[in-house]
Parts: sequence; C-alpha cells; structure tokens
Amino acid sequence: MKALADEERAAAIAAATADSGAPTIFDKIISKEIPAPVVYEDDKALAFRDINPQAPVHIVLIPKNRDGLTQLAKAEERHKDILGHLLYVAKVVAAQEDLADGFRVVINDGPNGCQSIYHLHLHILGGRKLKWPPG
Ligand code: D5M
Repeated sequence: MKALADEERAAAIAAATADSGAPTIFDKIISKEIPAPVVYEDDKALAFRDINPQAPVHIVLIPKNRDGLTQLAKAEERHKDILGHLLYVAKVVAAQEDLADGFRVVINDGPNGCQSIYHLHLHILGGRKLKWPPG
C-alpha cells in the first residue's frame, strides 16, 4: 500500500477531529498567544505569513470569529458576508504584497483537499509563476 505523504497524514488526522469544535492554533494566533507575522488585520479578518511557504509570498487569511466555519463545506447562509469579506481582503493583501503579475487564492477543504487546520482559511500564493493544475 502506498505510504501517505506527511501532509496527507496530517490532514487525515486533523479531519478525524474536524468537528470537535476544539480550538485550533489559529485561535492562539488571533489571541496573540502565538506570534505570527501579521500582514493585515481588521475587526473581522487576520492575515499572516504561512509558516511553511509554498511560494515566495504565501499568506494565510482567516476569519477572527470561526462561528462554525471549520471548513468551506460547513458554510451556511449566515456566513455569506464574511466569505465575501475574506475574498475582498485577499485582493487587498495581494495588492499590498505587490502581486500585480497575478496570484492564487486556495481553500483546502476536508481530507481530499488536504485541509490540516479546521478553521476556515484562504491561502494567498504568489511571487512566482504557479503551476496548473495543482497536484
Ligand atoms: O493549511 C494550514 C496552513 O497553516 C499550512 O499551510 C501551515 C499554516 N500554519 C500552521 N501553523 C502556522 C503558524 N503557527 N503560523 C503560520 N502558519 C501556520 P491547510 O489548508 O489546513 O493545509
């Protein structure tokens, strides 16, 4: 049987506890218990540099209030405003990071999407020519 890659294993373990409602490391970043290089913050959203960057610019953008949004698949009608806000902020952050030549916004969802942290987040990637399709 093919061995799982580290990131797939981490995602599978995380998925097993996805619905526990337990705080994630992102809560500690929001509360500043854990330091992170913050690049954008407003009353609803926080963006910081990814600890394991996959591109010269790799930023994680999260809602400050998870409000049940452990993953995109759990989105409900009430989340429409924050989802729209996050997408707009992704554009603001991309402009701030000088990604005028283009960038990518990714949401990993669930085990097949290789999601490892169950607090909805957008990845903003840029600074190089990105490949398509992703793996
Ligand atoms: O992505 C979760 C992302 O979160 C992954 O790219 C690493 C990033 N991460 C995890 N811990 C930290 C800290 N402490 N600082 C910055 N970035 C972090 P996923 O889509 O769930 O696989």
